[in-house]
Amino acid sequence: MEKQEVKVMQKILRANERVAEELRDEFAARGIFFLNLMSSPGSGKTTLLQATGLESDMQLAVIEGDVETALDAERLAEAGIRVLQINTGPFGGDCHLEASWVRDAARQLDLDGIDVLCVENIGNLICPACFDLGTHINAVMLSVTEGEDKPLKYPLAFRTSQFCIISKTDLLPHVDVTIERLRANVHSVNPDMHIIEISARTGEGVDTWLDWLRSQVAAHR
Ligand SMILES: Nc1nc2c(ncn2[C@@H]2O[C@H](COP(=O)(O)OP(=O)(O)O)[C@@H](O)[C@H]2O)c(=O)[nH]1
Ligand SMILES: [Mg+2]
Repeated sequence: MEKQEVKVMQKILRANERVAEELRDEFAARGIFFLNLMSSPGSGKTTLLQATGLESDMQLAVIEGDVETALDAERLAEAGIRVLQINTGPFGGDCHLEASWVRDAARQLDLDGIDVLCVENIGNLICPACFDLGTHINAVMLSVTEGEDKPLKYPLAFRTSQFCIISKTDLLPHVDVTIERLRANVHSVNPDMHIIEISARTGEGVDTWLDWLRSQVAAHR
């Protein structure tokens, strides 16, 4: 019984990997930078994407993953971002997105003139890290209110990402967290991680994020 379950999981993961590779090649050929943004719920993913839509000259499209509601998609659409919402609730409430769902969503989006296609993954640090979506870069966001230990407790999300955004730095005076310790914990599970710090509230660090995004757009054009 247990053996059979493992086989099914491997089959799902292998099928996912095939679609992921197709997507990675497709968006590379189209000159679109394809990004996967993962984090715990509430760390500030949608807020940063809203700011990106409002403050940058880059053309952004987002595939939005949530169990229920189109609340985030509505926020992003208001910021002028082309967005398609995936809800997993009607299909069992999965806590991650798979490459085939992302492919189907991308087919429904007008990607003409788009510089960045971003997946805002379903909020948690566990399941999304197990499914390659074919993105060129995985980014993980970690807000200072989550505590210093989360990279140690949920290492896979940090091991499978190349870019880490420490968010809500305006709240540092109110929590027992230091940026140095957070950075050290991220680097202890992934020594190569590129880390930036932002506060969407004060705007501090948002330029650094936009510069990084622009450099990725140029590299993938
Ligand atoms: N203080 C502070 N709050 C923030 C910041 N970024 C986002 N928030 C708030 O955090 C909450 C969750 O943000 P949201 O973008 O929905 O997180 P998501 O679930 O990761 O998409 C909202 O109430 C935001 O206003 C920030 O930089 N500083
Ligand atoms: Mg969100």
